[in-house]
Amino acid sequence: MSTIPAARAPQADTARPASGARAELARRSWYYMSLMREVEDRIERKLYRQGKILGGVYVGRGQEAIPVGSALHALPQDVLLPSHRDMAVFFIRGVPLGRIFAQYMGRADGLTRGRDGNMHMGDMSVGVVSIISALAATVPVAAGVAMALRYQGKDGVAFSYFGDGATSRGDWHEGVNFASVQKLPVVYICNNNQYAYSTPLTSQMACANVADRGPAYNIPAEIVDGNDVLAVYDATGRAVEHARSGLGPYLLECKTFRMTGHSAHDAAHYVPPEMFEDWSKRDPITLVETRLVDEGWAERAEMDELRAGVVREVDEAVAWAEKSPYPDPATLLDGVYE
Ligand SMILES: Cc1ncc(C[n+]2csc(CCOP(=O)(O)OP(=O)(O)O)c2C)c(N)n1
Ligand SMILES: [Mg+2]
Repeated sequence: MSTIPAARAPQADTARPASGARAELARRSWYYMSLMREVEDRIERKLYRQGKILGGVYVGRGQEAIPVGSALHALPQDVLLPSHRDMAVFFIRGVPLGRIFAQYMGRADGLTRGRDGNMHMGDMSVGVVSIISALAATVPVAAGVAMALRYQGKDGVAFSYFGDGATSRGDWHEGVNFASVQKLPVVYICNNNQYAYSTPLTSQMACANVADRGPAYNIPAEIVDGNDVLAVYDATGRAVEHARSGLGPYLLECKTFRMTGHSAHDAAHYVPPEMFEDWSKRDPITLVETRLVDEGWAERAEMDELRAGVVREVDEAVAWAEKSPYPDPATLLDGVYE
């Protein structure tokens, strides 16, 4: 297969009258969130329904501000451990869109070379650790990553992503405790979307906030508006500065809502409909778009053009991935443990 370029992030445009660091950040955030929405819509609402993707499909609809606002802080030496609603982490690290579609369609050019037709993927060449299916198992791994970075004399930070439900698992507590005792450079990013599959928050933890778990491990914890990408960006900045300067881990609880069922095969009948209605008024992409226009950082017409560009980019990536072959059965045992 020919090589395919990484996501086309807009570059700083110094000719724009209203451009400044904040405007450029908002534009970049809008782009990555819109790309994640379009890629996941294509996966869940088209390719999956066409039978081109098999198995479970999980998306981060309405939660895009969390991976975007946080991962935009990552430096090349940092290592990210995304969870199943953090697709944008891959784009921000430069993984080509075509490879993501090839992954989901089980093709040889997918990140797992056709071994997994799902989101259990990573790419250590760009510092992204593969998603681990067992909830919270990634949290002790993040501590190990941070310890390795320190041992190697790098000033990298581990970005550890998980949901609210994961924080009730034993591995979560063990991993966070160890990282705190060792003062490891880990930033914990919790997507609190108020459900763990069909279990609402109140049936799964006795404290009001995930952030309330921070003091037990003597680490700073912040509650963040998880639908405001600039708020997530600012909070992550504080967390990364803390971790990188040797002060140890930092916990961010990003409050948001899962605007879908748990997965493509779950209609979420157990969620009160008014919750969807209320949260639809706080769509993170619409919020930043309104901000862009209100601040004079972008024109409406320009946003429409940019959106069309995102759709074109995704069309090209899907077409590229559909040309990728299925893996050669003779390679079945390559890359696995004996
Ligand atoms: C140890 C373990 N138990 C159960 C599951 C099945 N499972 C996958 S995701 C999920 C819900 C996770 O909830 P949360 O951590 O809040 O993340 P969310 O899906 O809401 O983003 C469950 C129960 C699993 N993957 N691992
Ligand atoms: Mg959850």
